[in-house]
Amino acid sequence: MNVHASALAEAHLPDEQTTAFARDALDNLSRRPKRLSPKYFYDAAGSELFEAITQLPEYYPTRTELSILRDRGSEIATIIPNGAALVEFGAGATTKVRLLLKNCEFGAYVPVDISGNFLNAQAVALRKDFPALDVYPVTADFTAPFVLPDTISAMPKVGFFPGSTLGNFEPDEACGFLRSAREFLGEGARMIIGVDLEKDERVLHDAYNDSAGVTARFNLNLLARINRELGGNFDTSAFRHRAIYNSESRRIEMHLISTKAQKVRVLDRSFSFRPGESIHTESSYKYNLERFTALAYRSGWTRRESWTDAERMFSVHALVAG
Ligand code: AVI
Repeated sequence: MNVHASALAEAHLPDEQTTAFARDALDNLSRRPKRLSPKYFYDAAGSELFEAITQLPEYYPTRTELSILRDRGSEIATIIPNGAALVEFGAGATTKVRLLLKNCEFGAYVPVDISGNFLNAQAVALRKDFPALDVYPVTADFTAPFVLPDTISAMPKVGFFPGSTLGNFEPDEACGFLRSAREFLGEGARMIIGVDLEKDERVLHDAYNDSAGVTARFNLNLLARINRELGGNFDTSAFRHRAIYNSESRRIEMHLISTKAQKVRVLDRSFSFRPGESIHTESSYKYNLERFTALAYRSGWTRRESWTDAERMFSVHALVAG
């Protein structure tokens, strides 16, 4: 056992997911500028904080996307082939998918998420409310290759990727994800995808700097998670949340800023921070219709239909393969 492996064993979680987290965290904290991947925000504490974010008055995306799915449900249903299998990438709370299930005749629902326990609990509740629907949860990281259940192999496939999670990918990663989803879902596939839109910078700023400080706690939980799972010793009170809109890149950037010169240990490695030094934890890209259409096209999809709310805050699109 090398030093790294023994430190990980001491942290009590030497499973596959923790090993990947350890590898990514050590690698990303060694970069200049330092960074951490937003996919690690979502442990149990982080998922709870994210749920709280979605209820904040300043955080418009969730309620706006829900209103579009609710108001346009019957139009969305017209582009869904009857008996299709709905594959949700990164399934969280079921509120959004329920709106699709209510309006469309799906043959099966396949939620895919890394958090198996949560996924299975949600599947039980859905089976109760939609007894005719076959639900096949798949525990997997949807950004890596995974296998769909054999039982849905003959059904047409519809991908569902709500919440503007696409915005958390760098543009080339977004293109890579859409392209592999297109290949994975096969000929004749459809995709229903939620995408956040460019807008007044003040509105964007407030959505990621809420007055109750929930987004700050969500961001700082990443350091607390490293302490819990990787035996880190971050002093979370010595970092502060910073979210800014980068208008050139058209993205919100979240950072954790070191408030002083300090050294932090993670597993067997030590990292030095200068006062004011940042860890870039998340980018949240905002699109307009033209740039999203071009991205979809480059990735093998044609935009069939788009829906927005009256203030054009958020968009939902129906894509067709090819
Ligand atoms: C999940 N994702 C689309 C959220 C976003 O808006 O980029 C994550 C988030 N970060 C801070 N607040 C919400």
